[in-house]
Amino acid sequence: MTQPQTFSIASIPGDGIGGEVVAAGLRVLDTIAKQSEGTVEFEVTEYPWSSEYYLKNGRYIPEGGLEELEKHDAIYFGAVGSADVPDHTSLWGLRLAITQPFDQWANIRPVTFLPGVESPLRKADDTELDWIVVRENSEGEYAGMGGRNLSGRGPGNEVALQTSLHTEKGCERIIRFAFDIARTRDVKKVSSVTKSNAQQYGMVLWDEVFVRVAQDYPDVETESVLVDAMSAKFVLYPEQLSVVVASNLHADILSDLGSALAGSLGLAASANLNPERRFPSMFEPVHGSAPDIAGQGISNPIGAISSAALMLDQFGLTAEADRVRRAIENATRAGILPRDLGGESNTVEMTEAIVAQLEA
Ligand code: GGG
Repeated sequence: MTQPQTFSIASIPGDGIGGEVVAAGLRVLDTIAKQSEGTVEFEVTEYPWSSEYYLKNGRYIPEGGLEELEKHDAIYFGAVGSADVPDHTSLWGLRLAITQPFDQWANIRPVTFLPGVESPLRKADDTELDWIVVRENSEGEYAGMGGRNLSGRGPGNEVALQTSLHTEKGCERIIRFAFDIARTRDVKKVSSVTKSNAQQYGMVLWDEVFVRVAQDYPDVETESVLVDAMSAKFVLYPEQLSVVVASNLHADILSDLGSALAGSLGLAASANLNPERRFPSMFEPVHGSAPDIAGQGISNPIGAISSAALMLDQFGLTAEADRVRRAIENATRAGILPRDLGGESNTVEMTEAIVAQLEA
């Protein structure tokens, strides 16, 4: 008998609704493994790192935690954020404490319009729209450089500095990555986003690198758009978009806008990739911990399940990834929708509807 292909996954449910959406994605992976008739296996190890863990232990990731994660083929992450911990402490303590040392410099965030889902941009049966936001995920506004109380002049006079770091190599690798994705798409176009009229150093460097890299891709159409104009374009001319590449902060904001335009933040998937594969990549829904609905079992699992499909892509299981995407589409087309999309299905019911489509 041939040996199964075994993939080792570190799961980090994290905070709030992270646990229920990660469980949904793992249920779908389990179905894929069962249907493979012994050819594919997923070994899942759960790490209980969360804000609750931080409040007990004083840190999100224990000593040796990153070395532990490094043993896995991929990381499946839920969400981070809690009312009991300042947001910058939780983000830097868990999510960025993984993406940065593992050099997961490419964050892809597809904006997917599903059948049966009405959105501010279109009716449920309108023609398809889809584009991908490519987020620079290692530097830019998230370089963590700066300081506080720099005036040294006491209360009421505090000065804080937050520096954006844009390296030529960092710009080049993410822009090339975006062009390479564009080449695989029907519409071969890359839109580069900056605010280089106001930010005259780093973002001008980005624009210059974009023009230089574009010369290596004469088959790909290009445009450079300021982030404010791009926000308007997302709403007014979404059919003009294919691949949108932007800095860490701009792409984070634009991808939230994109998923809201597609119907809900709960739909959005993401992959934090280390394309060189020196470190494991991390897959997570774009949404956060949603403390307002945590514990009620009503969160939308589609973003997390679509993120699991991106993980399957990275494992080379592209047919299985496509099957998961089709199962999601078939479920929403049949009118089975979670609460945030106006439906009545809770997290488990939505997940089981997707599993039923996989099994159909
Ligand atoms: N699943 C993604 C997540 O938990 N995100 C929390 C967050 O606040 N992210 C902000 C960011 O990554 O810039």
